[in-house]
Amino acid sequence: MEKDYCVTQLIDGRGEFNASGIDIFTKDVNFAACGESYAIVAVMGPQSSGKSTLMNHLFHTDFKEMDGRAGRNQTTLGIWIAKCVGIEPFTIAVDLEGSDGRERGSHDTAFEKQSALFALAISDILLINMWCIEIGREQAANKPLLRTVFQVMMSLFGPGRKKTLLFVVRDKIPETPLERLEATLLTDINKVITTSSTALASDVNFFFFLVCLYFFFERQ
Ligand SMILES: Nc1nc2c(ncn2[C@@H]2O[C@H](COP(=O)(O)OP(=O)(O)OP(=O)(O)O)[C@@H](O)[C@H]2O)c(=O)[nH]1
Ligand SMILES: [Mg+2]
Repeated sequence: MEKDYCVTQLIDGRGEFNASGIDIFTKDVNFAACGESYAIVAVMGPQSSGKSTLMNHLFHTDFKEMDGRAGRNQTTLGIWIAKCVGIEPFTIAVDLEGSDGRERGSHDTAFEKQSALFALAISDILLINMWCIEIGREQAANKPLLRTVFQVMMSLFGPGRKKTLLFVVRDKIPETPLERLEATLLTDINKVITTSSTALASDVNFFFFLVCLYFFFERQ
């Protein structure tokens, strides 16, 4: 497998846009040659929930992953992009800083809201990463963050073109059947979407394609 993923920090932890880095990225990947034929896939979710690992497995990118032997802490800072390897059409993977991290604390939530909104605005497919045990919880499973993001998205931009929200469930519990988990998850997400905006409530399926899948992680 070729390895020209060109991992680049797009926005740093203070929200500064890396203009020179993007210039180098677009030249290195010959972005101009794509015209309008490209896709963007982003991932969001809580800190240390395996987002970078997921992107690296799915898209053969090389985002930095946490080394669990050194403790559990923030690994991805800001927003990173990379070229997906071996995928057509040309696709850019976007790896977000995790939400709900102790490094920013409970009062500094602006970055996670802005970055989730940014990811939703620019991506064709937004992966929403979560642990299986969070399904059915009210405050977990990214629900408060998603509600805010949907509200702001509608007030700022409107829905835009139809997007895929792909919920990726990690560490599935063996005794609960997949279809039961999926039903609970999608019911909850539908509720979040429909209660965040009257326009979205009118027809969720017109704006979003909701999908749920399970990612089984095997340590190398
Ligand atoms: N149990 C389990 N561990 C996982 C899974 N995926 C990744 N991990 C481990 O979880 C830790 C965090 O992985 P990362 O991919 O760095 O997580 P992240 O969400 O990108 O972390 P931040 O960038 O800090 O938000 C690493 O030690 C991974 O090896 C999974 O599906 N199940
Ligand atoms: Mg990460």
